[in-house]
Amino acid sequence: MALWDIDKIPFVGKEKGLQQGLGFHYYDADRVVAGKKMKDWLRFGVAWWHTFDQELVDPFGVGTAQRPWQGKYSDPMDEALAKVDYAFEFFTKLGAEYFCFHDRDIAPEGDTLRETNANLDKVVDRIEENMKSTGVKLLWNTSSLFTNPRFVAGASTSPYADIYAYSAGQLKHSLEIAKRLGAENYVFWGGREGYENLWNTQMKREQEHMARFFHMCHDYAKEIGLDAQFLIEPKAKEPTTHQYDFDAATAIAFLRGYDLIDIMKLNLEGNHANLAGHTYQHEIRTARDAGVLGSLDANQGDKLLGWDLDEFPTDLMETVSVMWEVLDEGQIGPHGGLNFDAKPRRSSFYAEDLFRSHIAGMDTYAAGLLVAAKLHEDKVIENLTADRYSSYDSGIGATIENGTATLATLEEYILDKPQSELIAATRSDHLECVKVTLNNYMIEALAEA
Ligand code: XLS
Ligand code: NI
Ligand code: NI
Repeated sequence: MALWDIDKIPFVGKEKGLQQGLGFHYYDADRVVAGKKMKDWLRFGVAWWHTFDQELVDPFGVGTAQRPWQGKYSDPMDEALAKVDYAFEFFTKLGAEYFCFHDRDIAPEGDTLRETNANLDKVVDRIEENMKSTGVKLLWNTSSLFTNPRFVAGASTSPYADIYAYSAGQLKHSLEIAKRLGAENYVFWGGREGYENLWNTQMKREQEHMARFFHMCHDYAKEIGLDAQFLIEPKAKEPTTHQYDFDAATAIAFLRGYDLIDIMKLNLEGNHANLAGHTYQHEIRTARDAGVLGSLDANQGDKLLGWDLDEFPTDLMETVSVMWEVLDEGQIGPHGGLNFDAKPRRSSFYAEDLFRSHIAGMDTYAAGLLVAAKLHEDKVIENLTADRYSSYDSGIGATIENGTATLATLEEYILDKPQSELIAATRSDHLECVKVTLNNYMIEALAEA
């Protein structure tokens, strides 16, 4: 018997008009775009915490979410186990091939870590069975080292050694689960790894503890033969005032500084990019340039509200920019995917809205892929930037790039050039035309799709 009162989501293309509903207009899983199937470019994942745990609360109101399992189970373990079946039917009906979870999303805590692990293992058994029968895979799992009050002052950066030890024990079991379920990646989001106030914080000491923690995790992964790619997920603030993994550049500096750059890559999130004062594209480019693009948390923020709202991605320009970077890279990351770290708005409270919101996000990314592929095919951005930097391809520019130039050779070259020649060496970017070209490609690529 079906658990969700909904049919498998079909691809309807344009047959049913343009009104978005319970069908895909652009996401056609097996359609080949730029040499790969759409589903292989996008590798969509569903986030357990938002989709199956989130009750759509906000600071002023209780949850509005209506979910099919509500009120059916008095024992939280029974509910946790039942939710596994709901989850896998959801993935299958939606056509998402991956999922992601925190340890604490899937099972209730006991009093000791041992009891908590026992609860967890029972639910993991059920997940394992469902993975086998459906073929749905684990994009990544992670550990919630931020929800329980024990983590009030952080986990691996907690000033309290017992909490550090607890975090290590918790992580150990989480890595064992990753191994068991064949996780492609393992994510570390430093939920409370940062500070609320610098006056009571030994920042360097905390960061050394955090680095030590990552090394211990890596050592243990090696010991148990876990080959999931380790990923750090940067976020500027929230819940702490300052998070140590502020943005991609800060995380990269940390990884380099503590000899972690060869063992960890980045999981980047759209809304987190905005919290750091960046675009999503900026964060992705920064990671690409450093060779550490790992995976993506697909969501978006709101220009008018400055917090981590985790909206489903519906901004086409943004998904075009993300997919352009991905096409240029050739993949999201060695094992990366697009995990919907997103929740429907509090006013989208029906169970069905979980499907609708994922479909919206998947279609916006599929459309973004189509537009980016057309931009790539016509080499729009490649030609524009090749031309802009062409003065480095030969002459004085080439001597700068090949390392033969010195301050003296450059001085000699430039010393007597008049201002008029210097101004003539620069060109207008006519950026307005560039932006409208992107608009035109969106309109055209989607008209043809
Ligand atoms: C919170 C983070 C979190 C991570 C996983 O802002 O995005 O959901 O993705 O811990
Ligand atoms: Ni995230
Ligand atoms: Ni987030």
